[in-house]
Amino acid sequence: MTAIPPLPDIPPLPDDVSVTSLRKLAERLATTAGAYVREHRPEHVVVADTKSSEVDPVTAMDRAVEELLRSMIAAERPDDAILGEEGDDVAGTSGLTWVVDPIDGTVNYLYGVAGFAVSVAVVAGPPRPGEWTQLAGCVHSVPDGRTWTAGLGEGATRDGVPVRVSTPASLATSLVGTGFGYDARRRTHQAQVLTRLIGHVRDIRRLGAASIDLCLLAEGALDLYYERGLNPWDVAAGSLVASEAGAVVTGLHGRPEGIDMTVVGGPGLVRELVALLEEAGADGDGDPSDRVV
Ligand code: LIP
Repeated sequence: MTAIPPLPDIPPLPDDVSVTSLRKLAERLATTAGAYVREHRPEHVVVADTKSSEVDPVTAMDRAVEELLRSMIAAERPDDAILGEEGDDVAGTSGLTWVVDPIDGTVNYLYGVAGFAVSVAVVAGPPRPGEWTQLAGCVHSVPDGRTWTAGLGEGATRDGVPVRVSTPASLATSLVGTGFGYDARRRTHQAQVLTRLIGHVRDIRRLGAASIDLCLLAEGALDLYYERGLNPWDVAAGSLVASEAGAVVTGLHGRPEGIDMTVVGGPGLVRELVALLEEAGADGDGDPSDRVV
């Protein structure tokens, strides 16, 4: 008989919400914002500004969509906090924080390449991976409308159909997703880490949006995923979809996932991938003093 997984520890919620109602709201927010992106894409998307480097763009659409999300959240959940990629943090009094990425995969959006999503999640506690309790989330793929949602203890779905992680026979037959940072030195080291890894796996996919990578892993379209440098808004919804689909989400050296490293996959193979990444110094940027051990 299949063992019944332990029920998740759901923290006390405000009286007017449940995981299910938060999940429905996250989906409505993400799909409404996604429709706005589709309907208002300019003929020529231009870079409005850059952030951490000259290749870390922000577009007018990033800003407009985050403003739309913030206004909808303020209307629906005025006492909740908001943490977004493009704007100032908004404090709250409810203990809940909405963690939003208006366009995850901004470079793909800028170039007109498929692979960008609106990511909306709501967490309890500190809005930081490894410290938060993710309650509900939605990743809405803008180009094709695929919509993944998850609620704590409720499982995960794509377009309403339950999804489950893959169970590959070995690391050598696993398809692994990853990504690279906006800093050239970090990217160079990430490429060096990749050369240490690629002979041990089936192949690599670099799709350009962590939230979609995580949802593809949740439905078995990727077997494993790792990336260094992800922000809370990149992973808040997608890592809940993945974990509710049976994935383990972790960091290296016994640490929880975080900006140093996020490793995700079925329970059987994550440990093997973690060991290879630790050996390759994947949670550093190539300078021995960077390594987190
Ligand atoms: C992106 C991440 C992706 C990473 C990109 C970029 P953004 O987020 O989702 O995994 O590889 O470099 O950071 O900047 O498009 O919101």
